[in-house]
Amino acid sequence: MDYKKILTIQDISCVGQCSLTVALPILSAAACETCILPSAVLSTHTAGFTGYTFRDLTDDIPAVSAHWSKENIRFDAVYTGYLGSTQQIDYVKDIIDTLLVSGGFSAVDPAMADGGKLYPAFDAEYVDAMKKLAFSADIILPNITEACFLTGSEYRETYNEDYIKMLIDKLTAAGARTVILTGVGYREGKTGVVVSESGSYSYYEHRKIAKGCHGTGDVYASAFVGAYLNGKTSYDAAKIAADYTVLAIENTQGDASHWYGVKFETCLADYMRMIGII
Ligand code: PXL
Repeated sequence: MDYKKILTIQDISCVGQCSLTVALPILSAAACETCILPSAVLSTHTAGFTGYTFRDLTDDIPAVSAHWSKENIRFDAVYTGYLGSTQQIDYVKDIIDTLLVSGGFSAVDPAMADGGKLYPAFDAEYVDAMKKLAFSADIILPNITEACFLTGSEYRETYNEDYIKMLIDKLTAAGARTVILTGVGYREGKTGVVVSESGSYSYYEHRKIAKGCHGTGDVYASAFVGAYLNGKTSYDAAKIAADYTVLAIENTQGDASHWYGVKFETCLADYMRMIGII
């Protein structure tokens, strides 16, 4: 089997089942050598917990990447998630430009917003910096809120296919290549994902589980990248990631004490089967 080396750059939320504590196990299950660059260390994630600690690691990044360059370390893919600061986005862009093998790909989850709002740590300056990173990436995985911030579009709770096509067109016009737009639902009880390559449009619809769960964006993006690295097409990787995320949400349903994340670990074997590892 082809053994790929991926670098994922996102924060360590020590507790909360998101970012690196999700990406590392999922990408390892996808049989990829998974290298990490923590953007920040937090005691918990920022969505629902209060009083969390936050150690920004921006200043460490240039020396880390210089060391990797000197050691001639290169990556088949770079996948970024929640980043710690605006300055860091520029460093990350530089890492993608210098440490990706030729023929490798970059995947950017512009993890900065949901439900029509930016996450607490972010502002308009961060959004502008994220636009540069997202529109230079091979693949972006925004939710609808993030697509609105990236394109300066009005966020809508209810919408139709024309609205979603408008978002895709604006993302493509701004430079996006492959867009995996998550959380797109047109009917009661359903949600889904739009896959667009250079403006094309295909849609995978699946069940929507009533309870909105935190961390599912990270589970989804990690599972997508792992499947894609295993040779799946964008559409198939998007479908597998959706089916796996639904399983993880189902695993968590009914456990009110587990409000902060999803139990993605107990269905990792299903994910491995979906991508053909086992
Ligand atoms: O799941 C995205 C995410 C990652 N990391 C941190 C977060 C969030 C979402 O709120 O707060 C620290």
